[in-house]
Amino acid sequence: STRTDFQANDAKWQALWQNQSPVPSLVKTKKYVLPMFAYPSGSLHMGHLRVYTISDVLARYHRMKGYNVLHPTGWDAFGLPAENAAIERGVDPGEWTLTNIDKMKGQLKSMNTHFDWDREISTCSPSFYKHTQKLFLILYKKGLAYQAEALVNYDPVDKTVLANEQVDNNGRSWRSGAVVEQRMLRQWFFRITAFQDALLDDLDVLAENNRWPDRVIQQQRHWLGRSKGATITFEVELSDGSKVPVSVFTTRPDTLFGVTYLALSMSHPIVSVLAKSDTRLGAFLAKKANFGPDSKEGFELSVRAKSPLSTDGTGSVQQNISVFAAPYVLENYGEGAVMGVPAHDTRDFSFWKTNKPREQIPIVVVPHGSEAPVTDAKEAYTSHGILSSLCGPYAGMDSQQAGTRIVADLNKRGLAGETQTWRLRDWLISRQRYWGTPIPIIHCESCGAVPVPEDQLPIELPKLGEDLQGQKGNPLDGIEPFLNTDCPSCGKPAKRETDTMDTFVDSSWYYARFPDSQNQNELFSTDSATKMLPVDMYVGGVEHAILHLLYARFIFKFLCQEGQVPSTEDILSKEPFSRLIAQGMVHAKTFSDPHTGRFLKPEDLAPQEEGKAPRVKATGKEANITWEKMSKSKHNGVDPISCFQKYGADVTRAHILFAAPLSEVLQWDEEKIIGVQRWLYRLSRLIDELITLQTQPRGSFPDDPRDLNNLSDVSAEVLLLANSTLQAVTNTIESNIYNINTVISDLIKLTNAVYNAKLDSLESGVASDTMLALIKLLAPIAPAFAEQCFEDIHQPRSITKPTDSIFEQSWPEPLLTPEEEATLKARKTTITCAVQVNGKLRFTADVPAPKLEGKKAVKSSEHEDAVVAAVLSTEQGSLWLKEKNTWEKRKK
Ligand code: ANZ
Ligand code: ZN
Repeated sequence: STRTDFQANDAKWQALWQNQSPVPSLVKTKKYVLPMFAYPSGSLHMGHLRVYTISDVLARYHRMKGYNVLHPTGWDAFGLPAENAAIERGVDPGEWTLTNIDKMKGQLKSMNTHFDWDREISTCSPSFYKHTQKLFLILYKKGLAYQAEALVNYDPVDKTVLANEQVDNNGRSWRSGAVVEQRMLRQWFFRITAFQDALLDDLDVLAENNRWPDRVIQQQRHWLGRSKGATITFEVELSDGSKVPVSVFTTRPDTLFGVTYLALSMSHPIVSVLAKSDTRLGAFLAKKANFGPDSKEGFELSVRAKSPLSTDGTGSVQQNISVFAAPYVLENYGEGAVMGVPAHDTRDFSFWKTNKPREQIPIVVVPHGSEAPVTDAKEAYTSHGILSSLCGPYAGMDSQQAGTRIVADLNKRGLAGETQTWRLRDWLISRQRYWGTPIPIIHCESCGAVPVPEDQLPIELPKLGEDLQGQKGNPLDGIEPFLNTDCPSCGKPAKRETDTMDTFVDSSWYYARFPDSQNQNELFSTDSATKMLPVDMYVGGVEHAILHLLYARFIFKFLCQEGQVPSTEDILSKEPFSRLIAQGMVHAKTFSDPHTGRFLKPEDLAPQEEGKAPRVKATGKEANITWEKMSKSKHNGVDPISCFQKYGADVTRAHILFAAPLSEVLQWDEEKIIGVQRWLYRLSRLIDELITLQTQPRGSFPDDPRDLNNLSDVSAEVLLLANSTLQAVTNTIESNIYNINTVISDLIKLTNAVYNAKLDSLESGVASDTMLALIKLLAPIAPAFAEQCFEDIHQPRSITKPTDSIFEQSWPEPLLTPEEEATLKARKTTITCAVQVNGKLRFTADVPAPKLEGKKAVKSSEHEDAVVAAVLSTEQGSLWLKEKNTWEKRKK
């Protein structure tokens, strides 16, 4: 048998699965299990391995449960690395990508996964991006794709525009790490803001029953960033005496009495006007790129502002308000202007301290624990409270009430209104790069932007005649045959759009394509969508998933609205991923020099002595060991393929699942793989024993494990454990997937219990039922190993055709009914007791089992008496302990 020659066994079954035609499902219920598709970088990494192992376990489990399982995958194949490879090494991006896909697909198969490869898609193939272009046109026709001049984030290294979400908190590009510049450019956008309410509200349903992890829900809420508040209008007097209104957005209208200054964004119209005649201001604005998002810098303008609060003498109203231009005020949030309340806002407080350190203007604390005004706060008081006596008609009201009243009163004079502000901006989807889906638009001098007629799709990427090596900017701009075309509307010469789409557009709809991946005419048929959407289980890492998930939710909702995806009242039918299973990262053991902190390469370490700490070769000092994200710079990468080669795919898979709860960081420790390997060896030995047992059935034992009355005690115990293990494993996969590591430990426990009980001391029915259940439970995790066990134990008895796959068998049903289980548990009334007489072991006797509390026996004098009585009643007992009365006497 190839069973424990894991690598050979993997290869055998991979070949057999290849030719296995899917079994028509008996249960009609569909189960769509999807791992986030990979970027074809060239090789699978450990993170991929974790995702694909989990999704494969789920797919195989549900297949055995009789569901109609869809388990496809594909390639997120557009994007910069391919283009950069082209620029750096002169290779064709398409060829580079296809070679990588080929290699990674082989690696995926080598990890014993079972995918619906006939549905494979690659976003860079014209048969796929034809439909991405179609999606663009549907959005365009609905007014949801538009072009606009916008101040955009420009990455000077990758030479392309980035979405806001692709710029980190330090103003750097998520990809290249370059400091992003602001440039005014004409760009394409998708109007995701039209769906912001649904995108936010429907999160509530995803949050129920842990359908989506909390963390992801919160991050989505944050991206959407709805805040409810008010717009309040101040009056600014310019130097020529003219008065202009300036509106601010605030979430705290109750703090209006505390306004100490106004701050305007660097591109606020008033700032722009003033800069024309103020060179110092102009110089300040020119430094804009140097200011980070937390900058406290400010430039006090030559104008003053007036509060909209009436000045009828009630309350203390600041009327000569300083106005600043300040980089901390976002240009495209709210009104691009802030009412500064140092007393109640931490940022305003430190801004004021930085810019007016000597100013004597008291900080007026408005809402506070009491009505008494506080005028010398040491820090901002950010909670709500009671408005102080300085607040005129609002004194004594609580924040909530006062805010509502202030806005209502100002509203009567047209100076305030309740508003909502969102952090979410429309999605900037155009990229000035070659390797992406071309935007299907033609620019005509007389007609403007004209959509490419559907029958001309796909607009294919032209082959790059000259190689890209060393090229800067968008190569499409220089390819004349691509660029020049005729206007579909008036027929005159026109130019093609050369921007391509953000790769997040590809992944915003790819999951909907799999159920109908060969469809040439539409993105997918509504029929396929009705049958297979939404995705039931979406498996992937959350690190990069926030944007992808938001965009996918948006596009799915749009497709629902268009009727392309039939949906019902049920919110879940309007969400693309009913469940999101988010796995943690894989970290690797990392060595560093204790003195320099430098990360060490494997060859920088001295050869490690058995059981000793690793040492730095050069100094002989013990190396520091930490667990870090795998990366080239830390020299800690582990190649999954080398693990398959060393241990086989099944062992590696089981190890991955066992090593950590699913959502937690997995510390990849190769030494621990051995334990898993040893477990499968032991299991294999049990299979050998089972086969022997089956060929020489032991007549004295009943074959039927359900003949419970004639079952030996060991058999009863094994059967009980097998039954409870089966239930625990099923329950974990069904409703506690994040603890899938416990499935492995449960299976190890059962294996050890059978091993310790000795298989040939069990009734053969119990032995075979237990072992069969065990390998079926193992099948989704270690598929090739389980297949081989299954084949081997069935040959001698030929219960089924030996070639039958274990995955065509159904998931094991409980081995015992609840009544049978109760009977067996109750039957365990005796235990074996070793009896010593005068310090020597003389004999053993069956005695009543003690009552159990958990796993502990409960001590009681009744039980003690019963044990003594049972011992004395045996033949040996009466022989050794004749003077039974002595015992009773001594007790009294
Ligand atoms: C006065 C105030 C007093 C504020 C107070 C807060 C606390 P969220 O909740 O994130 O929406 N703000 C308004 N527009 C801004 C812009 N363009 N750039 C930077 N900050 C801006 O934040 C809303 C608050 O952020 C607003 O409420 C405003 O400061 C500030 F005790 O107004 B608040
Ligand atoms: Zn035209």
